[in-house]
Amino acid sequence: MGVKTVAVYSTADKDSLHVRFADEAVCIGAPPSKDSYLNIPRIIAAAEITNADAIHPGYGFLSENAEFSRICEEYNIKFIGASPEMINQMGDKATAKATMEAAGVPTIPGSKGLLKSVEEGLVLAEEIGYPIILKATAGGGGRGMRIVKEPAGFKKAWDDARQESAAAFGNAGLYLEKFVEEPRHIEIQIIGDSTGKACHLSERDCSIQRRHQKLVEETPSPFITDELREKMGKAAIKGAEAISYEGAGTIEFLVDKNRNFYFMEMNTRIQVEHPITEEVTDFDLIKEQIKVAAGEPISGKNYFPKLYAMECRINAEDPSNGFRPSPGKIVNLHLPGGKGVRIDSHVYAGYVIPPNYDSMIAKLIVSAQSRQEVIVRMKRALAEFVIDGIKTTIPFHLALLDDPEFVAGNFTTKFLDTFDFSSISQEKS
Ligand code: MV4
Repeated sequence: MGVKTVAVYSTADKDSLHVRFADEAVCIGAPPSKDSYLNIPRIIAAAEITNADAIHPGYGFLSENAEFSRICEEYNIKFIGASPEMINQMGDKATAKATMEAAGVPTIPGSKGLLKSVEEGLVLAEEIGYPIILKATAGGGGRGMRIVKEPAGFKKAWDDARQESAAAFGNAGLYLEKFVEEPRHIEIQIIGDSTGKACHLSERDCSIQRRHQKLVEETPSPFITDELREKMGKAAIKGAEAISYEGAGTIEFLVDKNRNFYFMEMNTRIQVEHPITEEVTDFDLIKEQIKVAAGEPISGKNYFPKLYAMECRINAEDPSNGFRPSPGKIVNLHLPGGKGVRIDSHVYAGYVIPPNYDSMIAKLIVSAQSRQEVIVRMKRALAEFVIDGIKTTIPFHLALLDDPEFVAGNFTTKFLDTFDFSSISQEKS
């Protein structure tokens, strides 16, 4: 697009590639996030001294922070993300659910908004039928969530969930839902413009997660039929247009074994796994985010997968040791390449992975004409990927891609609960 860039960085990231490759770079502080990447005054100051027109917040840190979005507005810097009101509305999960339900998007049977008391919860759970799940309205990522299998366990689950959400989010509010057994996590990518029009870019299957951390994502989902894709896409657009959503966003759904789908949450940011959608639709999501932020309208059509794509998250973690972080120096690096192989990364040979932040060091994204070919190409790329000096999730991915059930597309969010991680070795064949 020819747009000049300014990178901000903490002292821990002074040797990161985004710093080298940006047109300008501004150090905003010390390694602890609160002193740098979460420090709003310092980021605004960096934008002001470099005369930046806009801030792209990426997918962590302040990307869904209503206060930051508001302050950008106040300082006349375009925040390439959601408005403060939208972040607040979708960030409160009970409000988000009520909003989507009112818009006609299917939701999981449960409480109308927050539960007022344990007694109200017990009566409702009896009506809906066990198992049920209690969820923190301020939650996400599984925190402040409790599954309740029978009335006897309700009171303790209620107390524990309230306690946990009060401590983690400063908000003890809970809502209740029927518990969906062995669901798939399917999300629909959407983008809306300033006229209130939205389009969808089909789904990503994110069911392969461990402790609410996604490890592999793919599109199209092996579980989703053309008919269901059409229906879920329409529902996602209905939800996005009901709130006049502007920018890129994701509507997360749970899909049960009978292929019923239910709204779960909305993410008001670009996500880690967005490249697989780019590879199968030929739609540059970041470019379109910037265009929408500049006031341009979207084309209005929807995008369906023309290829198959999968992303393996390469983390500096030891999969045979509980995915324990493995920071340190990358002493040797070889990146695979060739047709249908994309790597998004900030690392290079000699780079020292700091212990301060997320352990994801690369995304390996493979695309091909069929899911089978994606798997073969991904195994080849993983085998050629050399990262010496640290432990990585590469051996886990190789083991997963040899699992007959995964290869057959038979998996739910429970898949990794029973996966054997013990025999995974960093030594390759
Ligand atoms: C659920 C559920 C089953 N039934 N809600 C997990 C994180 C949060 N975003 C919502 N989550 C779930 N909500 C009902 N009514 C199961 C999960 C869940 C899950 C969802 C997606 C991906 C992985 C998961 C792992 C465990 C539980």
